[in-house]
Amino acid sequence: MKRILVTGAAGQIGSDLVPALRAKYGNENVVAAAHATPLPAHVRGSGPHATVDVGEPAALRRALREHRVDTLYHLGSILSVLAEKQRHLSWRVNFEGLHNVLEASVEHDLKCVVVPSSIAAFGPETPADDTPNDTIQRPTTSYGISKVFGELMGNYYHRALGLDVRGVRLPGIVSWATEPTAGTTDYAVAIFYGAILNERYACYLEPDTRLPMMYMPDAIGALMQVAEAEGSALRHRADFNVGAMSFTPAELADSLRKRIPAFRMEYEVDPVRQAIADSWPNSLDDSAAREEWGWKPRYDMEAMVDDMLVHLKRKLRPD
Ligand code: AKB
Repeated sequence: MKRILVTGAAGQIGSDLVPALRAKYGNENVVAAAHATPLPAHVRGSGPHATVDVGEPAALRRALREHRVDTLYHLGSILSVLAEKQRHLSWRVNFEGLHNVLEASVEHDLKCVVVPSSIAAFGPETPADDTPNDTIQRPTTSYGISKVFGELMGNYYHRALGLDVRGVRLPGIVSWATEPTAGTTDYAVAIFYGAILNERYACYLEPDTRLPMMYMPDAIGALMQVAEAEGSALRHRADFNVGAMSFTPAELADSLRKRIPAFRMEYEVDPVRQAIADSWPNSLDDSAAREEWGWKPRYDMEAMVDDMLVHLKRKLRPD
C-alpha cells in the first residue's frame, strides 16, 4: 500500500486530489500538507495532515520521515498572477521549494514524485494551435519559467539520480470545491459564481481569448494516471501535454446563457492578465500522453458546464 504526501493540499487542485487519493488508497495513507492556507474541513477531517512549508527543507524531511511517505504529489505552488506580484515568494516556493522537494525525495528514496507543470511553460514564440508536446518553450512569466525549471529538473533527477519524477502540463482548471484566486485562468471558475449569485460577471480577459481548459475530475485523473503508468512505456516524464477542451470567455458565456438566459457578461480587461493569457497556447496536442499512458479526458465544455452548475448551485444555495 502506498503512503502518499500531497503538498499544497489546501489549494484548488490539492483539496480535490486528497479526497480522490484517500478514496483509492485509504484515508490513513494520504497526508495532506499545507502551510499558509488552512486546510478545508473535508480534507482536515478525513485523514492525517501536516504543516509543511516547502521552503523549509527540515519540515519537509520531517513530514516524509514521520509519515513514512513513499509517493509525493507536489502541488504547492504560487500561481501566475500572484507570482508576478510577489517575486520573492515565487522564488522561494516555485524554485527553492521544488528543489527542496526533489532533494528530500532522493534522500528518502521515494518511489514516485508527481510535479505538475502548466500551459504556462509555453510562451509567445510557441506555436499556439495544437501546441506540440516537444516545442519551443520561452515563457515570459516568473511562474512559467518555474514550470520549465520543474520539467527540466524532474527529467534531470530521473535521468541522473534515478528518481521517478512524472508530470503533466495542466491547462486552466475549472472546479467547484475550492475557488482559485491567483491565476490567469480563474475567470472560468469565477464566471459560475457570478452567473449563479448575480446573473452577471465582469471578465478580465478579452472575449476572444482562447485557452486550453480542463474540468477538475479529468485533472485529478491525469495526475493519478500518470503516477500509475508503467514506467518502461514512458518516453517523456515531467512534461506531458494533456488537453481536454479549449474555449474563449465569449463561448463560455454563451454556454452559460443557454442554461441561465438572464446571464450578462461584461468585459473589464486587466492588461496584466491579458498579456499572460496572450502568451499561452490556444489548444494542445496531447498525443504523447494518449500514446504513452492512455490519457483520455471525459469532459468537454458542455458537460463541464452542466456538472459545475449542479454542484455549485447546491454549494451556494443549499436550500
Ligand atoms: C494559472 O492561471 O496561473 C494556472 C495555470 C494555467 O497554471 N491556472
